[in-house]
Amino acid sequence: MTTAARPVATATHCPYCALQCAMTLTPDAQDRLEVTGRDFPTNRGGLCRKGWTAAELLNSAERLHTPLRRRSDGSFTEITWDEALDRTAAAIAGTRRDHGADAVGVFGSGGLTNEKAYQLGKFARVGIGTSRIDYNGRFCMSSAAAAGRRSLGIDRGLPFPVSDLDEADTVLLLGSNVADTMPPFVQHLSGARARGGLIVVDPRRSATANLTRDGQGLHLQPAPGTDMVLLLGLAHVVVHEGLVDEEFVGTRTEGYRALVRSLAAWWPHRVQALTGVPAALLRTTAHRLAQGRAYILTGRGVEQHTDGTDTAAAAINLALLLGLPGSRHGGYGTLTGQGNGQGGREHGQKSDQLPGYRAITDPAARAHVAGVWGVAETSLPGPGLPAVELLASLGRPGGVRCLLVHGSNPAVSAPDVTAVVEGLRRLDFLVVADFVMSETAAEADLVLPVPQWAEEEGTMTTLEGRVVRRRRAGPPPEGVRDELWILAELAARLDSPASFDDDAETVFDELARASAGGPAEYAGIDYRLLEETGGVHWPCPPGSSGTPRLFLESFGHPDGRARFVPVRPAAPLPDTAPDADLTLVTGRLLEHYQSGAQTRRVTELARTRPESRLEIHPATADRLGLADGQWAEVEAAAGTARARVQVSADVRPDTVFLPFHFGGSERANLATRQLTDPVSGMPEFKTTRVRIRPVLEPDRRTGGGEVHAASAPTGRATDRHAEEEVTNA
Ligand SMILES: Nc1nc2c(c(=O)[nH]1)N[C@H]1C(S)=C(S)[C@@H](COP(=O)(O)OP(=O)(O)OC[C@H]3O[C@@H](n4cnc5c(=O)[nH]c(N)nc54)[C@H](O)[C@@H]3O)O[C@H]1N2
Ligand SMILES: Nc1nc2c(c(=O)[nH]1)N[C@H]1C(S)=C(S)[C@@H](COP(=O)(O)OP(=O)(O)OC[C@H]3O[C@@H](n4cnc5c(=O)[nH]c(N)nc54)[C@H](O)[C@@H]3O)O[C@H]1N2
Ligand code: SF4
Ligand SMILES: [Mo]
Repeated sequence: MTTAARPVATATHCPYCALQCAMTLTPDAQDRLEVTGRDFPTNRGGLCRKGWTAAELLNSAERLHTPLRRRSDGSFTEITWDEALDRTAAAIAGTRRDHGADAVGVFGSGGLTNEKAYQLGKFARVGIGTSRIDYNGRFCMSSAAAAGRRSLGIDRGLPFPVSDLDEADTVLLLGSNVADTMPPFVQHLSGARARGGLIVVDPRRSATANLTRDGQGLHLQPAPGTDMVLLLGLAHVVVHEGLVDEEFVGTRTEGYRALVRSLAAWWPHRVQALTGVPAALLRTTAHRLAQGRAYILTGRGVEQHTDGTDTAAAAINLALLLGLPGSRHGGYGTLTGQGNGQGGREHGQKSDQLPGYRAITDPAARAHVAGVWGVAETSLPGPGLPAVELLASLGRPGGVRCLLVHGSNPAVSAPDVTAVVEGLRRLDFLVVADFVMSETAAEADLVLPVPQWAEEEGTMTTLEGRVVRRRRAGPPPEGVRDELWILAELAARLDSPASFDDDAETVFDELARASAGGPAEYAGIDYRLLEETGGVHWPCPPGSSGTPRLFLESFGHPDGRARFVPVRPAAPLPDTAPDADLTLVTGRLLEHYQSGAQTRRVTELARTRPESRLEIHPATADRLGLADGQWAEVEAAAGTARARVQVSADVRPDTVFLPFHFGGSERANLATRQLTDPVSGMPEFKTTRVRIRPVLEPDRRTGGGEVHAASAPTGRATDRHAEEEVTNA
C-alpha cells in the first residue's frame, strides 16, 4: 500500500484524540501540508484547534532525524541505524541472558496504529519472550474497560455510533469535559440541549457544564470522588420511585435482587449530605433518565480513581435498571480518549491480553494466537504487570532492567513522576522511540526517530469501535524509520522464532487472523473494505459488514445476559500530607494534548497556553493570600508542582484544578501518588489532598513553563551508562 509519490490530497484522520475527526491533507506551494476538515460521522467536517494545527509538527525544527546515543558525559550523539539496532538488540539479549526475559520491559500506547500495537505485543511475547508489556491506556481506559467486561461481557467504548446521540432527549455525562477534550463532539449533544436534557456531573463548572446553562440542562457539582455515591442515589430513586424497566431487567439481566438490596441505604438526602448534590436534583435527574431516549456516558473524571471500576459499574447498573444498554431508545458508553485508545486495548499491548481482546490465561486463546504466530503455545509468557507496577519495578531486584518505550511520555504523564524518573534512571538501558525529544526520551540511552501520522499507513479504531484508515500523505524525513521496520529488524537480530513483517497492510491481515473468533474480531476487515466503506465497526467476522450497534440481541456473557454488579464505596483514601485541606483535581485544557510533548511544540497552542494554570476559587485564594496571575506551589505527600494562579468561581472552594500537560516543575504528576484501582490498575489521578502556598518566581532551572524544556540534557547519572556496559550487553 505504501507509495513514494505524494498524492494531491490525502484523506486521513487527526493524529490526536479518539474522535478521530476526518481531515484532508493537501500540500501547499512549499510542499507543506494544509489541514482541512472532512465530512465523517464523528466530526461532520469540524476540527478543534489541535487538529487544525497538527501539521506544523511535521516540519518542526524540534523533530528528531537521526538515532541518538547517550555518551558518558550525558549528552547525545548521532549514530547510524545499524548501530542503534545492534545496540538495542544487544541490550535486550544481554539482559535476557543475564536476568531472564522478564527483565526486559515494553511500554506501548493507545496512540499507536492497530498494526503497531499488535506488532509491539507480538514482539514482546515472541521477539523478546517477556511478559512485561503494558501501555499508557492503563492510565486512560482501564477502569471503564474492566467494568464493561464485567457487566456487559464486552468492552467497546461506545457500543453505538456517536450520531445516535443526536436523537437523545437526555444525556447524563459524568466526569467528561467534551467541550474541551473533543470539541466537534458537542454537536451530537445539541438535540439533548434543545430539549433541556444535557446533565453534566463535574465538580468544576467546566466548559461542558456551561453548555447546560439557559435551560439546556443541569449541572450537578458533587465533591470530587463521590460519583459512586451519587450513582447509587440515582439508582435508589429509580428503584424506589417505580422507574425500573422491568421487562428489560427480567429478560436481559442477572442479579437484580442483590442489586436492589445493595441500594437500600442510599436514599437521596443521605446522598446529598455526602456529595453536596441536592436531593431534588437527584430526583429530577432520575425521572428525566426514565423518559424518552436517554444515554449515560462516563469520562476520566469518574474513572481515574482507586474506585474507578466500581464507579463505572455503578453507572452501568443505573443504565441497566433503566433498560438503556443494547436498546433502541438509549444506551450506555464510555468516551475513549486516545486516538487509538480503543484499538490499543484490543491487540495485545495489555499485560494480560492477546490479540482480539483475548485473555492471555485462556488456553484456547493462547493456542489460536500461537498458531497464527507459528510458535508453540507453551512458549508464550503469562500475564505481566499493569503499568504502574511495571514502572515501579524499574531497576529494582526482580524488576525490569531494560525498557523500550513506544508512544508514551511517562516522565510527565504517569502518577508520581519523581519515582518514575528515578526508576528510568535506575535502568541498565532505556530505548525511546519518538519523533521529538520528550521528557522520557531525554532520559534514554538510545532514542529512535519515528514517522508521524501523516507519514504512515495504518488503521485506528475510533471511540465508537469503527476501524478507519490512516493514510500517508508523504514520506517521513530522511533518517526516520517506521516502527514496524524497527521491530522487524530487532526481531531478526534477536533470532525471533516468529517472522515480523514491516508492511502495514500485511500486518493488518495477520492481526485480523489473530483476532478471529475473539471478542474484538477484525477477521472480516481488510484495507479494501475500509477504502470502500470509510470505516467498519467491530466485531466483524468474515463475510460481515461490521456491527455499528452491539448488544441489541444479547450481551457479551455466554448466557447473553448483562450482570448487575453491586458496589459500595471503599473507605476514604489514606492521606499523609500535613495540613492538606484541598482536593487537587487534574485534567485537560483544550489547547494541549496529554503530556504536551506534541502540542507544546506547536506555536499557536504554546503561545495560547504557555504554562500551567491552577484554578482556585476566589474565597480559597483570599484565604491563602493568592492573587490571580501569581505563581503557587501545590504541595502533596508525593511532591510539589508549580503553576500560575487562575482565580475562578468555576471550581468548588474545597477543590483546585491543574492540567497535566506541562513539563519540569509544572508537572501535575509531581503531586499524584501511585495508588491504583484493585481491579483495573488505574491510578488515582483525580483526587489528591494538597495544600497551596504562594511562590515568588517559577523555578526555571528545571525548565518549568518553557516550551522547549524537553530538549535540554537532563544530567542523568552517566556512570551506569559507560560504554563497556552497552557493548558487553
Ligand atoms: N484537549 C485535549 N483533549 C483530549 C486530550 C487532551 O490531553 N487534551 N486527551 C484525550 C484523552 S487520552 C482522554 S482520556 C480524554 C479525556 O477526556 P475527559 O474525560 O473529558 O478529560 P479530563 O479533563 O481528564 O476530565 C474530565 C472532567 O472530569 C472532571 N472531574 C475530575 N474529578 C472528577 C470527579 O471526581 N467526578 C466527576 N464527576 N468529575 C470529575 C474534571 O473537572 C474534568 O472537567 O480526552 C481526549 N481529548
Ligand atoms: N495527572 C494526570 N495524569 C494523567 C491523566 C490525567 O487526567 N491526569 N490522564 C492520563 C491519560 S487518560 C493518558 S491517555 C495518559 C497519556 O499520557 P502519555 O502516554 O504520556 O501520552 P502522550 O503525551 O500522548 O505521549 C505520547 C508520546 O509518544 C509520541 N508519539 C506519538 N505518536 C507516536 C507513535 O506513533 N510512535 C511513537 N513511538 N511515538 C509516538 C509523542 O511525541 C509523545 O512524546 O496520561 C495520563 N496521565
Ligand atoms: S477533537 Fe480530537 S480528533 Fe478532532 S480535531 Fe480535535 S484532537 Fe483531533
Ligand atoms: Mo487518555
